[in-house]
Amino acid sequence: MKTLGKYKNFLAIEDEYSNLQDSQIVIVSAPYEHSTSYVKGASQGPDAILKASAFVEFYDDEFENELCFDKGIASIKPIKFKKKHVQEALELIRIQVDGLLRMGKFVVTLGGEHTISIAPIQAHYKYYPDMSILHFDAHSDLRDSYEDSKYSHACFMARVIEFYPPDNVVQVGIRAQCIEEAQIIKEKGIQTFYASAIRRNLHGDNWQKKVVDALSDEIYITFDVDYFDPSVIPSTGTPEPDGFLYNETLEIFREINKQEKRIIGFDVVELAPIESLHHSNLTTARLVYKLLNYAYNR
Ligand SMILES: [Mn+2]
Repeated sequence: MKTLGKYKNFLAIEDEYSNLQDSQIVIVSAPYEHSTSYVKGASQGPDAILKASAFVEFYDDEFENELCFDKGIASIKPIKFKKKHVQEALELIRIQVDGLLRMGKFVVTLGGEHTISIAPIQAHYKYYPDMSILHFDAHSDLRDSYEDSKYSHACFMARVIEFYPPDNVVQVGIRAQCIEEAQIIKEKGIQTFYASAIRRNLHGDNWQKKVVDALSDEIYITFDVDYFDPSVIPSTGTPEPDGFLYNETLEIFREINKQEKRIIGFDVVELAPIESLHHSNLTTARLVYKLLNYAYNR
């Protein structure tokens, strides 16, 4: 596995802090896109996040440290998919993430459309059999198939619950789904925090605590950026109104640490960059670094 150099890697840091051997954290880029249904561009996501990350500050005032220099963050060269079939593409990603987990690394996977998350979830589940999945999204992605594909981004969670226990999945921010998805959630016992229920205060004032209460001690996060309100992240294939703000989301991660639970890995997907709306890219890059800060500053 070759790494990206100083001017291309996450946070644009020197080799001393970004070589694979010495870095505890590794960024995997999976720019895969085959099924986007509305607006395309998710294959540009990893590159946009890496480019924007050069403008993210190393220092975090909440934790008063520079995590990147304490732990090291290596960025692997983006996986090349060429015209690979979706299952072959997923296998390429899974093998890379598995190899890094075997080396004891903390792995962050950047997409790409949400389909790619199947691979890092499979890889992490092998090493962390008790992990919960914390799924941020406007969509529940539980359709059995969509536009003739079982591996559409709209079906990603339906594929995950074929090998992973559905009652250990916690979804947050859902606000667009079909009736069959709503039924699957009820039948399979998926713990879904709908946006409308949060806004109607059905989970109480501290809904973030209720989300974390539902999780086991080890947490894998799969983060579709369309979970955010389109005013926060407009650059995504299927933006939906009535989403979430950045600061209220951080409260979930603070609550994870308060409850002494642990983030063991994550992926961030579905950023589809729009040139004049570059704040989406920077916000996503900051989210990645902030999540790493919560994972390590416990
Ligand atoms: Mn989505």
